Amino acid sequence: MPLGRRDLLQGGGLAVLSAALPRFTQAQSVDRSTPESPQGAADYTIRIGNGLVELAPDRIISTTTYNGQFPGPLLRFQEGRQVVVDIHDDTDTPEQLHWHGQTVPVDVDGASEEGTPFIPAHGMRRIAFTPRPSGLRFYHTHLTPGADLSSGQYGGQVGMVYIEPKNDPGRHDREVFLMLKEFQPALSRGGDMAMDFLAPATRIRALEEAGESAMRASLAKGMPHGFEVGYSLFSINGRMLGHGDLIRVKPGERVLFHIVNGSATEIRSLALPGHVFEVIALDGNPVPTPTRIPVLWLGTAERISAIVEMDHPGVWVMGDLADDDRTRGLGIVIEYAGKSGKPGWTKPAPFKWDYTRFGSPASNAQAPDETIDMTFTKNNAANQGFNEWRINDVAFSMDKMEPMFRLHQGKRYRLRMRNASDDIHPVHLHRHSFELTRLAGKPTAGIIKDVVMLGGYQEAEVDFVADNPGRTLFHCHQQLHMDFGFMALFDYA
Ligand SMILES: [Cu+2]
Repeated sequence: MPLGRRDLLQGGGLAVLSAALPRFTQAQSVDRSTPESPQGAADYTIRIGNGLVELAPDRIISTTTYNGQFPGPLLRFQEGRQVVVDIHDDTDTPEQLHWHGQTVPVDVDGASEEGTPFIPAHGMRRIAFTPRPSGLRFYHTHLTPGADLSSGQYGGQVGMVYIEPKNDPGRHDREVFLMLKEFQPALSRGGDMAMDFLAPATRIRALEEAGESAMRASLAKGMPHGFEVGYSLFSINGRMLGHGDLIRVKPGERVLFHIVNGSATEIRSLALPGHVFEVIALDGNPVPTPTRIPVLWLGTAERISAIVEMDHPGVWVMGDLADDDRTRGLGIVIEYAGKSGKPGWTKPAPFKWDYTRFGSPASNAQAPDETIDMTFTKNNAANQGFNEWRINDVAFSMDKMEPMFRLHQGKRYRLRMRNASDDIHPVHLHRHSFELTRLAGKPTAGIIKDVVMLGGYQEAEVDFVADNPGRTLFHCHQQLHMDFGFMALFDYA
């Protein structure tokens, strides 16, 4: 809920202040399940607690944050150098902090489904791990908010991680980190998200028929469309367009943008009028074929690292293509030295997002040892008005967390994913990275990611090597999908 300054002074201000006071004497709740926990001071301390996010002077949100700020602090790690992190939970709710995109053990990963211990309410956990792989990662809460839109990743628990590579080619003049995030969520019936931006657009007839007939049957029974989530406030780096710091640039400068989609549910686009993005990494991993393109698209939890050569002097809005979202905050102003005035925006020409343009020839792809088939289905409005999601006809249940798939260490697996719904699913695998090998019928190789958008009624294939033993969570990163069934566990035999 947004608070004006007035409300803040009169109302919740005191409560917020006291929640922000440091807490001591938590020794009784320190987690001691990690026997190798080093002694002494931690390298990093993260406190989960109440905080205020000033999106704009008259738009102040009270929500759960990391260290009282949004986004959480940018954590810069060195690839391969162990870090000790103390995570304090100053809230009344046990928490999970997930190290998204890192190859860490179950004990550290931050997913209770895998068995990571909770950070106790008003307690703390000390974890130690070796950051890897290098590149742009992030951290976020991994609770299951379900219908409670004040909880989990709908709030402010998102921060960036940058793992410095051992060798950095450094072809840029400077780095700018951008966190894309919405606030003030509300339930709606039916969404308005862009669905037609993925290429190739090839759909599988059988999936479409199955999905459409299930939907027709549900509506014929008088069911409404399942709930979706919409937002009224949008931000980059916690500020609405026009209220954040300007990005001041000089002609000829090469700026490396590290962009994270920190949304709980939304797919985002980004353009900078008159400029192109040279995409050099996806989900933090260098791509085989860096490519210059005019528009970026990011599913929930996806990251893009792209260099922009500043060669079009002026004052510009870098923002989302959706007018509603951009005008309600999803943008940031780029100002060239010596230029001033109202920032300009021009909608770019239609542009399709095709992962394979960043890949290498598909002939480079390695054959898998085994293929795992997965079909994703939607059961319209079946769970208290929410769509229920199933993987191979099973909706994940927190009560019965049985692994669905067994892995053998060292083997290479191919996930052949089939989407029998019209929604786009940004699917994510924990504690492993995967290689894209086929998207909507188009083969590719060499693109390493941990989230990939699977289009409506499309197929995709990704390969991964089982090289990090322990329970491993696979799920759609769209919070509503994940919370209402779209998860499965792998375990090592
Ligand atoms: Cu999904």
